[in-house]
Amino acid sequence: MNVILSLKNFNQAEWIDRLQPLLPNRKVEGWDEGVSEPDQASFLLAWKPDPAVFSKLPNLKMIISLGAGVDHLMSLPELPNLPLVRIIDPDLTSRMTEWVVFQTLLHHRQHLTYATQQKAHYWKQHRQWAAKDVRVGILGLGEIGLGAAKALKSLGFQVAGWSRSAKDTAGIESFHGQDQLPGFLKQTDILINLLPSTPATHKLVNAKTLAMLSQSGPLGGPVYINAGRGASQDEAAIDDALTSGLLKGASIDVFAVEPLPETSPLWKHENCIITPHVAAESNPAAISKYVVEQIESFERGEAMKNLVDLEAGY
Ligand code: NDP
Ligand code: OXD
Repeated sequence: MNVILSLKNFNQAEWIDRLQPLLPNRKVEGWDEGVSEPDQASFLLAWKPDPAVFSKLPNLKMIISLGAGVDHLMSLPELPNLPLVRIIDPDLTSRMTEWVVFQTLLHHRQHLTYATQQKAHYWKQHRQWAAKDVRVGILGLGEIGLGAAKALKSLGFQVAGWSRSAKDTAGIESFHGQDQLPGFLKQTDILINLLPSTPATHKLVNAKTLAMLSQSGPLGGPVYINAGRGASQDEAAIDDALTSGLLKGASIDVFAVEPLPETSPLWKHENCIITPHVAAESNPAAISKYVVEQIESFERGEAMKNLVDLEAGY
């Protein structure tokens, strides 16, 4: 019945401090510090866990990904066939929405141009179009994609989304499946990638799909924004598209290899904003209660919420 954390690049001490008082009858322990009773470990809270954890904790009953994404687990051959749940939380969704809206507005309001002008002490006004004239297309209309879609819609942008299954959300045009991808891309001025990393999304944003984006929008060329996962983009194709002008600009938070290697050509593009996978953190103050509810609900034998579909990989 104990809870073990195996976390990389997380403030593990803060998670333990938050969780232990909420779970007074269990031990909440960090894997790296040593587990006192391996046979009693039922729940694993994981972010890029040590793969050895699975063979050393033989009685695990459930795994909770402390992020929305589960590719850090799905890629492990050692992953046991146990219920796997992930984070769906308004705090996480709203942090992601902030990043997506901020990046969209930076490109829409021509901020890179004005920042360059400021460095040169150069005063020049450029024509500004309205949000209603810009077509935003969101790859992945799940929890986070839908949150971002609604926020962008409320600012006046035309918003469409692409997902595996069809959606019916007022004011947001839905495209789904491979067959509808070209039609979706052709009517997109700002492409926002919020897809999970799965075999089916691998390098989905590539030279061919980028070439399908609309070249007739008010920004003077399409813009690419990604806070989903780096594995779903072909970074060489993005570099080429930024070099050739096929892409007007980009904002990217996630990369195939993180940290983004110093040798990546993406660093050099002045019209490509790079952030180091910070679009949204899983915040222990906001999310601990959710984790405790998941554990307690599992032990009451209730149907689990936010279970990962192990076959689809997200
Ligand atoms: P969801 O599972 O709720 O949504 C995923 C969406 O992608 C769904 O709409 C799904 O379609 C769609 N999708 C998946 N596979 C395909 C496919 N092959 N073709 C078309 N559509 C597909 O995930 P979340 O919205 O909660 O999170 C999305 C991702 O955001 C996470 O997986 C994670 O990688 C990333 N993330 C990044 C963070 C950061 O800091 N940069 C922080 C948090 C999350 P359908 O609806 O039909 O199932
Ligand atoms: C997540 C992330 O998946 O932070 O939650 O990337």
